[in-house]
Amino acid sequence: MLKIDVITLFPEMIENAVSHGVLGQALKGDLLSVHAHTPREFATDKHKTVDDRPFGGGDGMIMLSETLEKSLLKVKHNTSKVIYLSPQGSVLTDEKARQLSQAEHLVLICGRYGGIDQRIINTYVDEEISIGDYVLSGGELGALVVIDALSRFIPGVLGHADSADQDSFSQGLLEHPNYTRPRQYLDQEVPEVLLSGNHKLIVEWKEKVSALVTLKKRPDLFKEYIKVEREKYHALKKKKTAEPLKELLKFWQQMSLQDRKVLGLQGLNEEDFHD
Ligand code: 4GM
Repeated sequence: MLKIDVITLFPEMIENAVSHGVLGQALKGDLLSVHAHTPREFATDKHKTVDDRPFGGGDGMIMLSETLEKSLLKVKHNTSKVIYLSPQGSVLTDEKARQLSQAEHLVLICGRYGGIDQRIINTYVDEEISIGDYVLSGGELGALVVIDALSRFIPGVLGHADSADQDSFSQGLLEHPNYTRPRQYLDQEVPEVLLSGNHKLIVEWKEKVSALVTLKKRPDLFKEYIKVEREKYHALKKKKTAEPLKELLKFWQQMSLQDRKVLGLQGLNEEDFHD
């Protein structure tokens, strides 16, 4: 079972957030564990000081090394992977989250705005991770994002075993739009195929729609996807379909204006299919 210890000045922020929804169920079911620890328990002065102003001046407060190190040594062992959430880290991806879900023990360090002493990073941190190019008032929301994203790759956390494989990014594509009852709503009708009961047809349709959504919203991801599909296609001996990009263009051309609208694909043009 993956064990996660979070070092933070705001342990309630972590404990509260992980107690809800899918993550809360996963903790109850012992599929993973999350515990928060505060360096404040090691503060010895009467004000329980845990941070201080940076040498040389500057914005924000820096967590004091001694109390932080004591917290770290309380939870860390030989095989622990120590991660520091910071805007300087490599940006979290679904693939990174999947890798982290394979670890045995993670220690997540949350700094305050201003961060932690560089010497703690030098000595203890194995990996610096950022959740995106923006600054937060502390690393806690980053740690929670990491925990949430990786938990989806732990078997049993999602409904069926393979849910995470079907999600956005797993094939390099965004998800197709989804609909539930009623069939007719706000003058828009659920695409016919989804009601057909033809499973094979639905799977193929969903992948094509996913590709179109990705082409429209994330042309950078689409480029990668179509490159991979082309390589697969050219490796085939008997070719039953047209070249992937041509096949997708054909699919889009045959789609009714009504379906384009209900799928949110208006604004896609024939030119978008050329590279
Ligand atoms: C500055 C330096 C992580 C601020 C170090 C933490 C954003 C992220 C902090 C720090 C953070 C991020 C704390 N803000 N983009 N704030 O993942 O730890």
